[in-house]
Amino acid sequence: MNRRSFVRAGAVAMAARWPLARWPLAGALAVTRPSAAQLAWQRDELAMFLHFGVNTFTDREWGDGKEAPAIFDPTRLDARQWARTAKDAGFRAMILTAKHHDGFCLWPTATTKHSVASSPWRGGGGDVVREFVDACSAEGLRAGLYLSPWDRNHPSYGDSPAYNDVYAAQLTELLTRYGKITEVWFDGANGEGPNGRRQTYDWPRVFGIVRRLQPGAVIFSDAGPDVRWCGNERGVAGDPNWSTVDPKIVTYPGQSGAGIEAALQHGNESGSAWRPAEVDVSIRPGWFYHPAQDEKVRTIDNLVELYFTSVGRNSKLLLNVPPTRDGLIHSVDASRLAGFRARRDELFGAPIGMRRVGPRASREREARFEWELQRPARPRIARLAEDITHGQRVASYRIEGLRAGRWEELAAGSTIGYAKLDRLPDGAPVTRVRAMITKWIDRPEPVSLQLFEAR
Ligand code: FUL
Repeated sequence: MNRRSFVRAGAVAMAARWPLARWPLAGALAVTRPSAAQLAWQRDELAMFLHFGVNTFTDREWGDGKEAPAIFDPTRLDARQWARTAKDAGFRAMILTAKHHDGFCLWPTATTKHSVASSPWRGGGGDVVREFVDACSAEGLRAGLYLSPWDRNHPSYGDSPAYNDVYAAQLTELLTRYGKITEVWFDGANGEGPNGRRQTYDWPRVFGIVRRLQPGAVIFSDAGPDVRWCGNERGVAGDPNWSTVDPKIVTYPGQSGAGIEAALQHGNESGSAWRPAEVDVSIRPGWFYHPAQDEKVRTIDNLVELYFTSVGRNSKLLLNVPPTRDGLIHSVDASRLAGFRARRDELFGAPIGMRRVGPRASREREARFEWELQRPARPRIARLAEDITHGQRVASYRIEGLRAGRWEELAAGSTIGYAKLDRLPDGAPVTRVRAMITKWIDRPEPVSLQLFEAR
């Protein structure tokens, strides 16, 4: 790993000195690349987050752990409705809060009585995690779980070794009872427990459990190791957004301090670890369902905007859609999601036909890829992509269009990665288009470009 950063630093220096065509080690340099699990995670593009638990019934965002399990009674709970809503909207994965900070477990755990087993729901015989995972597999979605380390109910919380055993046991139950889990989500929040003490988490042990029990899963946290938080809950990935990070900067979940937010937002172009950013944001003001927020569900335009600032910035959108007290996704949320899907189909359903001419390298320190449009068109959105199986290399680019015989700049930006979306200005019809890569950290592989007309 250390060797890699050395090689990459060397590559940057060489890029300045060597014209592309004369690059001596082209293709032979070590570049940080994603694992198969990270690739699959990114290709989902859209995942649905489900915050559900005792807070749903108390109308709170953070429960204090004193809630009576008797309040949990989602009489019409239908996880298939969640999964169908997600699937119909083009989402490919779902993540459920198996336990939030209040400590109430949505599955019958042996580690505490504070769970669905003590609730009236399904006569105390229910298991939300089971129904969730089964619904995901029935609809072909990938299933992920959130397990809050902060636990405001468990008596051992704050008594570090004892609670770490409890947490390890909970994680083990979740990762051994329900089949394949594709993402495990670790929140950085760490407050006081019922005895007024804070807990020292044992992250290496926690991550080790996931690796051992679900080797195909990605681990999400501020500090990865596989997927990092994007640094805010506003739905906006950084620009630039590198999928690589320097793992020495953010070393544990919940870390704060100078430079942390920027490191989460932007990653690091010479980072030795592949750790792409996930954008988690809610469709409502809160993470949990509150009836008073039925009027405040994000609009279709707003959801499209989120798509541009997450998927369109080399990230993945984890959109929270919280089930109601009935245990269903609310009809307002469901119709916004359907509208979001319809709008994306309209915008991206019919790329303009183009034929690549090239690729070819031109002047020193600039790579150029060019396409001819099948017919003159007025593109309004561009989707650029690098083949990230080769890592992420582009640091600066420009898109130009040939309009009435003159090349005009249509868009310019920094990183591309898995996908970069740009809105293009209106104007005369374009007959040819080219992407100029003006800065890279390693020899750029051919980028791909799709153009879309406004509808
Ligand atoms: C935060 C939590 O404190 C919120 O309640 C929510 O779960 C969000 C996704 O992460 O850290």
